[in-house]
Amino acid sequence: MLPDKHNGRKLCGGKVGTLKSVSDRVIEVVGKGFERLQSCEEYHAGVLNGLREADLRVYELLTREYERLQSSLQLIAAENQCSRAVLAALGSVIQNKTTEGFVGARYHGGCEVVDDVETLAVSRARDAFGARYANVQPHSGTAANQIVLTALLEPGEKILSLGLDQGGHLSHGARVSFSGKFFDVANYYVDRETFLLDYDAIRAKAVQLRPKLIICGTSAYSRAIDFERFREIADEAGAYLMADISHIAGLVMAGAHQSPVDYAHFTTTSTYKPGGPRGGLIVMGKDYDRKIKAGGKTVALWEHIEKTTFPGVQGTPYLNNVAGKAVFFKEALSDEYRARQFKIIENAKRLAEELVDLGYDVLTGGTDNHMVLINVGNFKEGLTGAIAQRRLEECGIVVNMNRLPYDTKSSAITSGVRLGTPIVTKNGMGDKEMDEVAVLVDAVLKGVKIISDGEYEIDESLKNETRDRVKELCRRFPMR
Ligand code: DSN
Repeated sequence: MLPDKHNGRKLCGGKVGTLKSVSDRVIEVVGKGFERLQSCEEYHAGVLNGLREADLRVYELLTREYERLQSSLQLIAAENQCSRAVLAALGSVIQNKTTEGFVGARYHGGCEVVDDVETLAVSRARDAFGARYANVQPHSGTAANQIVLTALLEPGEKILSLGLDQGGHLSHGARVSFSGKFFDVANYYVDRETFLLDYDAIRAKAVQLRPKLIICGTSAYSRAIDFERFREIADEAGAYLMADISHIAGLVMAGAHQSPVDYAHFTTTSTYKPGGPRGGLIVMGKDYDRKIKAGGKTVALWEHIEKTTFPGVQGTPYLNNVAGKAVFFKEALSDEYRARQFKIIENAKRLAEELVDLGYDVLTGGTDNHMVLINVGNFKEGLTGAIAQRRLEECGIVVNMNRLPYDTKSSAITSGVRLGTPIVTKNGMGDKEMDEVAVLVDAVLKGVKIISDGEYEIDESLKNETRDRVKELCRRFPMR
């Protein structure tokens, strides 16, 4: 059943939706008004044909992207592949609806359907994360972070976070981002020898600096994060805790990684990284109705987050993405999705092991999540992340260069490469294929002739041979 409250707010006007009433309405449409449903299906079925007729250039680009995805190995750790059901929701007429505010407090008419859509998305997000509150309106993970930061901090107040160059994220206080521009940011670091988070050092810094907000969560860290320990540190320092779990949100939903939801005051994520539509999410656990003083009033944290979402940071929500999120969170509650998250980790571990066996310097010696970080500079004299990325891409293997902690190379060159297993796992690859991927990566990187930090020579026959092998692998595991 859908709740009679949308998060904390009671739905107004007696518009209390239940899951039964939503499906009843669908049955009603199928039963009594089949033509209406049929025409809705037909309307959307023609979407791609309509694009071809209206704009052949964009249609061709879309086709090229589809072919690129089908013929190359997608190993970018931040990427995933949403279902066709999610794509359908994204490309639906719901995209046309404009509103502002939240369910029960809208500023436009005609919201009866999108209110049900948003309520469903919220309800499923709460179930998927075991959360007390969910906000499905953030346009992205960065927007979710911006909302939390804007809600909690006055300009110039202090944040303590992991630096971008250590595996953090731009929106956690990087100087080039709004988060570093408007707030006073101090960083904690990973250990110089082990590359692991050093909780004692983080605690010491937090207690000394007493930031208003501690941010945990990473974009390039392959080991488990102890969110419980982070909360202890935040409590001792008198700080709020925000966990940005964008990279591991799928693992968290599946129980394959400790959940921060009841430890952090705010948990944020992008929704495409765990395999949903583009967009962001804020969930809250036991602290969701803790009180905060804002604008001269005492309000619950969740209410303050909503006021900061709209009108504070965003305008109208992308309701087609909200519909896509509803579809995705249903998928995330399935046994198939949960099992896949464990397989993603198993595949990443296997890939890391193979690469170690082939002589690569895998950071921390392996992985606990979906990600493998390698120091390519330590594999071959002169090899950089930039060269590795470009060389691999020419051979059909798509990865991204990544600065490593204490990297001596710039972010445009880097010593590291980051690999991820969500997409190859979704398409059905397993142990055997991870071994094959490691061998392919190795052949390419061994074969590259370095000229400078950004230049190299290509061996055409190796390139063509690898591309053929990659295509054959992709042919056996097409996009699902
Ligand atoms: N956060 C960036 C990354 O991890 O690559 C983009 O998603």
